Amino acid sequence: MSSSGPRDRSLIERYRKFLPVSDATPVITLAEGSTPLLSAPRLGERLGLNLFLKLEGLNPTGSFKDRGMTLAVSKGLEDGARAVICASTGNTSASAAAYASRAGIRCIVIIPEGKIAAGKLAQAVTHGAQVLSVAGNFDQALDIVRGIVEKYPVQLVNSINPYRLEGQKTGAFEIVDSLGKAPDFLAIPVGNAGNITAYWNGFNEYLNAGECDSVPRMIGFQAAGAAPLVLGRPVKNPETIATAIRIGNPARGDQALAAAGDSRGLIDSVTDEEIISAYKLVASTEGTFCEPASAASLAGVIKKQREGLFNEGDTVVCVLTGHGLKDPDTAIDNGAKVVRVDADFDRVVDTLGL
Ligand code: AN7
Repeated sequence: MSSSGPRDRSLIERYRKFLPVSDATPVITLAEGSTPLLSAPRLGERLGLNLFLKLEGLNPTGSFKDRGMTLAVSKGLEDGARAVICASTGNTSASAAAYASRAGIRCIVIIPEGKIAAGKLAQAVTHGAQVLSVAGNFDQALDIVRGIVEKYPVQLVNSINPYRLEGQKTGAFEIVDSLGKAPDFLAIPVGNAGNITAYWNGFNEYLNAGECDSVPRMIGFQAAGAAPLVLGRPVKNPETIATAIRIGNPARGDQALAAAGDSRGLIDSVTDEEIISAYKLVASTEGTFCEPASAASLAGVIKKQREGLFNEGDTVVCVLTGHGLKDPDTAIDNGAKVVRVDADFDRVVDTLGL
């Protein structure tokens, strides 16, 4: 049985031969994937790079999580799951809630209190998830969720679930399909470290299938206040304006470090100031509005360019993992001031200085 119509363009149908699905898998899709690989000529020229932005914010729920969630929920349903659960800094919960609603099953979401961007919370509650906020951080929420799935028949859809990575590796496929080759570098934000692991798997799978003849150097970036992989130890009280990656003990940290090591890449950190500066820069020079965590990838590229990592003209892809509309509060707090003026033609013209 397939719930996808001929025009749904599900990610599972597009990359079926690379995915662990069969004719018996019910395909739960929102027409995810096929996101643009946008060239960034103005920023690229400034940095001396052939720079591209992978716009994962254009997925159906506004983040890359949909690639993994279509697989995790479809396979969960195939295995008889009637409920899914996740801990989340926001985007996983929005995606899980949307796919669960599409599948007609229950969704439970555990979030850290007060640290979820408004748009993400709006999505989870509107899709009908049961949302609990705990007075703690993401790592504590994930520990509770791990305990629940051990005892109760609820399907875990955090990226510990291997199907999440299977779906998310298709981001790497699409980049190669668009460029006609692998880029020299893949820059990506790192939180729980699932996505960098998935991309690395995807590039290697495509290499082995003869779809490309090289793999990129993987460069991952954590926020400085939540950088356990850079510090080499868990961070008990992670803090960053990029709440999506406010994670102190990444579930797939070892795999992220292996991806960086095996690809001659690196994992580094960027400060909140660097994140916000890159966030505003990409919005004001390339018309691209991403959320703060996503801008960590570009902030990292800017930092590494300064430090001399790249050769002139290298092809670099920044994965912009989530849409800027997810976090309107950060945008408004950091954007240009809105000027109040009377509803009077002359006053408006005067104020504009025209
Ligand atoms: C926009 O939603 O962990 O390194 O619970 O939302 O695979 O964790 C989100 C993570 C990057 C980091 N960019 O990816 C969650 C969650 C955005 C994100 C990441 C997240 P991973």
